[in-house]
Amino acid sequence: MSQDGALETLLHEDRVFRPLPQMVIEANANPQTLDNARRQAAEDPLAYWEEAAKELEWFKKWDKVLDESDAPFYKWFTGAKCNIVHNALDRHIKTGNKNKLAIIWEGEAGDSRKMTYFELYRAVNKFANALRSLGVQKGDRVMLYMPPLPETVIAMLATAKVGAIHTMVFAGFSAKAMRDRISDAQPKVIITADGFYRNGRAVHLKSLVDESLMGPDCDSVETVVVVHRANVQVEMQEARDLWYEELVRAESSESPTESMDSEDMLFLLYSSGTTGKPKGIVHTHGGYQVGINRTLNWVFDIKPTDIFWCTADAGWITGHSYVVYGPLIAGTTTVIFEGHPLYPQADRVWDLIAKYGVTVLYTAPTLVRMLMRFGTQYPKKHDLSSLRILGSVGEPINPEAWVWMYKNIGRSECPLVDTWWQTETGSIMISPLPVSVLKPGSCTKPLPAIEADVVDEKGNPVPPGKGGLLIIRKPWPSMVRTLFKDPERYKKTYWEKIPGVYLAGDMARKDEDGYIWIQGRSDDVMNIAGHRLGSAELESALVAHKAVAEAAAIGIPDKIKGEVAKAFVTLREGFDASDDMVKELKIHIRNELGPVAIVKTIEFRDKLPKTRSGKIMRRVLKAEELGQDVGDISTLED
Ligand code: 6R9
Repeated sequence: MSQDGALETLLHEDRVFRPLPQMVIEANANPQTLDNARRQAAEDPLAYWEEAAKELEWFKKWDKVLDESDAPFYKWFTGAKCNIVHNALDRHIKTGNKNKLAIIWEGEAGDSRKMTYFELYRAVNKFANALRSLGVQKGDRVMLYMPPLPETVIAMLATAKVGAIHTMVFAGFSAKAMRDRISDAQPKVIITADGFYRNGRAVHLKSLVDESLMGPDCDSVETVVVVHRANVQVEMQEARDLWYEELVRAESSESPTESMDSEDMLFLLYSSGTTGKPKGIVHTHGGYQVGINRTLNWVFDIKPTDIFWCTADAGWITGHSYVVYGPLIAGTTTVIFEGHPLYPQADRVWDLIAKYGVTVLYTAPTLVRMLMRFGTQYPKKHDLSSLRILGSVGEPINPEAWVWMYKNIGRSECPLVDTWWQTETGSIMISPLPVSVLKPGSCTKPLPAIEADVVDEKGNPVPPGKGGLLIIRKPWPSMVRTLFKDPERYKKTYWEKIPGVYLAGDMARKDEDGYIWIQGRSDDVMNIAGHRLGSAELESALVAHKAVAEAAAIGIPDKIKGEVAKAFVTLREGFDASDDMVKELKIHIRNELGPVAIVKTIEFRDKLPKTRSGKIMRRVLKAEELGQDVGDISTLED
């Protein structure tokens, strides 16, 4: 989205929405709790986090809450022993949650599976034993290339249970993207499915794993475990490939949970950065669980009777934190849907809410805008009265979409919490609680102990109303620990541009009330339908095509997806700029990066604007495209 454009629409937004009195009376954290927590955290943030950590079970208590001796490589709850799976699963078996539904899953065709905590516990134990039998040990990487299935949750938990590290690759990524991640993460095992259903079709997955394993640097992979789902033809390679169902059949349904150091790695999740190489974001067992537990209980006000539906795919951080670990730690029921939200028609989301009595719906602006197009005819056909809280994440939500959702889905009663956070932050950072005063389009204020601010390039706070860089001044437990195999890049990207503070990479402004309005990324990262895609990734995919000499990619505003990519391409000698070439390049991009990389237009140019040092000036292309002032072009080549 254009930052200026965003600023303009948002500046005119002055509507305010207040919670119903009943919400405030019953809330896990009411305005008083929040005020007290803010005050306490301002004086002693570590005491605040220590209290939050005490809501969970630890095998051994920490010696120290925060170890800053090697900053910015902060360590949390050092000396403690724990395992996130103990809190997400094991401990529920001894409580009233034992026979409660952990997962409600629905396939695209309408088939459904439900699992209690006890059933999930047993399934995880069986698979944990199977992983051990495959030689998976503490610290090994296990890659998941999985559609939304209960087995996806089982595989994540089983991996963590044995002390291994899961790294999930979104099923919409290409074989090539997976290969890059395999060569970086060096997993011992890959877990996948034969395929899954999306938009009425069976999508193949296993064949993409086969393709990616043909590349170099993939020797680490000893076993590929395949879950039956779509009955599509797969080739099983002997000695390497095993069916999940056969593998777990004879395993015992008890399995010990590995005792981990608080700072042991839990997962690795790749996210787009400003270079072509995705960043391997590292999260750990101890601090991560503290962040998601607190935010789920406060921001989504989880109650024993809730049915929680976060529409994200488990392959993204939102899925890790708020489809899998958060809801399970909270002991609530998490809803997982396999298919496309408009399949077979545009009321699928409303149908699911009504069918399962969903009480909390956490979704993305791009989906809201997509559903809005169909008006209110579909939601009106379904009983949505179970809903009590709505949430948004992934990109700025435009006030129109916010108000539409609030009125037509939330009956002007359900608070819509706009939650800002990132793969790097692990859990929600800036967000209202359901009891807060809401302004559509603003994620309101930082949660307690999160010292977020808007500053200029030197790190000085900017006055209200003025745009600047979003930073966080103090570390927090669920923060990224480092970038896998690249600690230097971690320091440089987040902690050195403005020394000593965490630089989020977003532009924002604060209003007179201290409310924060996110304007979009400040770097060359696009946000397409809530998914991050680096300009550099798209460009390197393009130049990998034989016809392309140079490429520049920018994000341009889109009514539904927030942003889509436009690519400017110069061709090599002997290739013609034609419609066929556009088609060919679009297919090429899809093969390289997968369907997440949505390139709307490809424009051919004789040359691209560059600085004298040879850097492509995407900013100039973007300004031209949007009919804006191109700004300072003194460094332009000619
Ligand atoms: C959780 C997640 C992070 C980037 C972030 C920002 C954008 C996320 C937002 C938001 C405005 C919100 N973003 N939530 N922008 N309002 N409520 O999305 O993680 O995939 O790492 O993306 O998404 O630009 O920097 P991730």
